[in-house]
Amino acid sequence: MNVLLLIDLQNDFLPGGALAVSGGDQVIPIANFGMEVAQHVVATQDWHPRDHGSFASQHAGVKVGESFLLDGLIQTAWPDHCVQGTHGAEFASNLNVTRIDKVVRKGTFPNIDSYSGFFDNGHRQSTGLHDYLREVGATGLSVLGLATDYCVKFTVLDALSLGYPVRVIAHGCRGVELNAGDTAAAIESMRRAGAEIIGGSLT
Ligand code: VGL
Ligand code: ZN
Repeated sequence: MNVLLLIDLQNDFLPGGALAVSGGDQVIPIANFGMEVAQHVVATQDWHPRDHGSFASQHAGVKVGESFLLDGLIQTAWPDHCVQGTHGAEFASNLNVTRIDKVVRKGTFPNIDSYSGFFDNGHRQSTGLHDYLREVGATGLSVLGLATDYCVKFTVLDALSLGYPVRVIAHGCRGVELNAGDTAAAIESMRRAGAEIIGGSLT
């Protein structure tokens, strides 16, 4: 069975949100169409405690976009975003959530970030996504969402190393683009790792 995997389609990643991804709102209709034709749908949700260690606000002298060490791992500092229970953490209001079969939350431990929907950034703990996909008999994944250069990329790379054939719906993804070219480089690294890339990449 093919599973459609929707990555972090949450208000804070849409224009006007705390960690807005340019054009992020444009992928919602593509997600909704994909869900109409998908056999099974899983959505990830970035779900941080209010004092999450990836937030620049938690570290004196660290600015958004800078790198620092968080519990031994290099971490990019982000604005406060996707705080559990807030509007920013909710799925986009025009996302057809009635078609989502399973939600997997990540980034819930304060001292480690989790870009991938499968594991935290240190591969210390799994989110349960792999177990779930095995239970439902997933044989391949189609992936879209936000952001191409972070959570989509690391989810796809983990999925490939776990052995899933992966198709990336590139026109259903947008990148943060902290540095110019990050999105294109992310698409290229997913392709090199074995993902099939379909559709055009729009930044
Ligand atoms: C994401 C940065 C921080 C993402 C989540 O969903 O790509 N990026 N948290
Ligand atoms: Zn996050």
